[in-house]
Amino acid sequence: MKQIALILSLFVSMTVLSQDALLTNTDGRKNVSLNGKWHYIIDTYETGFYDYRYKERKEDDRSAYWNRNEQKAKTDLIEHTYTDENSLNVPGDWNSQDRQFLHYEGTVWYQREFEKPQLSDNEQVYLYFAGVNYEAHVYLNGKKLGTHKGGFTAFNFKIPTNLLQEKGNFLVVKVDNKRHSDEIPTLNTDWWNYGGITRDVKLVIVPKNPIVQYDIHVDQKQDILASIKKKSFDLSGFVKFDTSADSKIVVEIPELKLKKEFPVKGDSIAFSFKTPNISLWSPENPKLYEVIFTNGKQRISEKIGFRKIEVIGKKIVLNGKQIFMRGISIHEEIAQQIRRAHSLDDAKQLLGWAKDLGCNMVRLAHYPHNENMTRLADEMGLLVWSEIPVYWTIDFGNPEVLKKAEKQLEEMIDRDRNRASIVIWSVGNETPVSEKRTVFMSTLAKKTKLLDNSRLVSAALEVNHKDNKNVIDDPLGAFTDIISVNEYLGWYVGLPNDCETAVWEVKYDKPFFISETGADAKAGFHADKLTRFSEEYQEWYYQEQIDMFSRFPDNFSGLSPWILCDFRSPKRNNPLYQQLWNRKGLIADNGQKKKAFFVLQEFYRKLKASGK
Ligand code: GCB
Repeated sequence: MKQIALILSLFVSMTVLSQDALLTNTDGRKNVSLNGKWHYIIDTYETGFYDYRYKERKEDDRSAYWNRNEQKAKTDLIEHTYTDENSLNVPGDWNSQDRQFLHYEGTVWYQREFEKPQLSDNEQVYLYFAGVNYEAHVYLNGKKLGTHKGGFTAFNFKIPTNLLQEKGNFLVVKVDNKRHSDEIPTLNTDWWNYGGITRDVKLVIVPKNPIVQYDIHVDQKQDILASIKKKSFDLSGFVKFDTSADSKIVVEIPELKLKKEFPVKGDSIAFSFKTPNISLWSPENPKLYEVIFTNGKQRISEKIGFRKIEVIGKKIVLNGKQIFMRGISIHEEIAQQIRRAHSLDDAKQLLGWAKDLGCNMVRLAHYPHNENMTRLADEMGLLVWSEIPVYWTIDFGNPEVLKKAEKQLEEMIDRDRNRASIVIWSVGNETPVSEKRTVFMSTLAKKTKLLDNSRLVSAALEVNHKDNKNVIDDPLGAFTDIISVNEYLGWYVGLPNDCETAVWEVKYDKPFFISETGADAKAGFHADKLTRFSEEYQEWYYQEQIDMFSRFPDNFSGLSPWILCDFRSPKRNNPLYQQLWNRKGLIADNGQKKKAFFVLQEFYRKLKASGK
């Protein structure tokens, strides 16, 4: 009995501490931004968390950094407090905000106050974080709301209403971006480990039993060409409530004069219905419809596009037509300011450059990007590859690590499942072939399909090079819809003109996609084409690669070269050309386009003109 009680209380404390089901479309709900200046304390030794015996501090310990600690009398001993002098902007990485943070990896405490928002009797408040890198512990008025791990996915906590004060709510977040071998990503990445509350924070005001998530999409089972012909489409989806309800849900698409009602019993319902003519979403026609979900007084709406993506034989087919993906890979970074990208303006800059290059697709590497990116991609008509940071050599044999990867996968899909632009979920990048790894990665691929069968699943694989023969036989290819590979023929292997004689062997009869290819060039460094790091070398590399692609068989379905912009990486230490930058950008750290940009732009212009 005692044991059961113990297990029960453990379970309760675990559930209290992990986050609540993610509210999606938070901008489509009543919300109050908590962006702005937050106080901070750098805590390398985690003194605010552990006492001098290195035990986690008790909740009411005044020295815990989640507690208010002001000197009232001159005899009071105070060893920490938050002050205006030490403030950081939220959203934003800490590295770019003050020189002392440039290489910092560790704990920083963030603190701010807020007023209780106006609430009616039937309303409650969630505290929503769009992204904190990597581990967050969240406290309000001295009580722990919960924790979250994963630097690129959103999470939220329900705030118990009795915890909210009218004024001066004391909110503290312990943020820790230390890398660990059993986390995702792991110790080793070729990108900067920007720390902090890197994305928006807000209070979201919702009814007592909110619709937490919903989904509406073109049903995958229908023959889309027949639907186009008949002018009749099957839509399906679901609505999830926080807890059970006995009511009804109304789904409306005003532009289509469509209004459907479904009874709700339990905490979720699946629905499907027919609708007359829809203008399907595509890069050429990024049509979005306002969709409204109503449950009693609760009403939530957003703009959603409808399309069908599938693989037929060796082709990628969008709305019944074969497509070729003219892509580019992008990191979530604004190079000119050496910082993480987070805002709509940042998204406009990055996706605007991709459009300028002639792209109809972007690979958002190597982790889920902020929501501005995927929403803007919907509006601009850019197909999206979205990925979880299962990168290089993860601890594949560890079941706990698999759980962490699965959680990030779920969080990525939960947030963005209504984005028509996203056509590929990627479960990882360049993971080294082994039995354990293939079990791990194929589990993720299968889980992706279970979570969402309306998109393709992929992973960026590696190539086996031998004597200019390039073989793709990774067993993970059996579990993905398309075969995507990263290849650097002419940079890490041989010279660019090796492309002329390269032989390619792909073991799978599936669409073939080049998810990366690229070479470093320092903008403004000019030399003959054989000189590494010159713009001429990079230009030559792209020319040779493009010639090679024209000899690829017809399952070649697109490419997303590496990469749109130069980006920061602690691994790049050539003192003349790199200086902690990966220089494979087609655009330099000052925004200047390199020669290779125009080579790829011309290739994409010709492809487009030829109908691809
Ligand atoms: C890769 C990785 C990417 C690196 C790139 C490079 O294959 O997927 O993250 O940045 O190569 O520049 O080496």
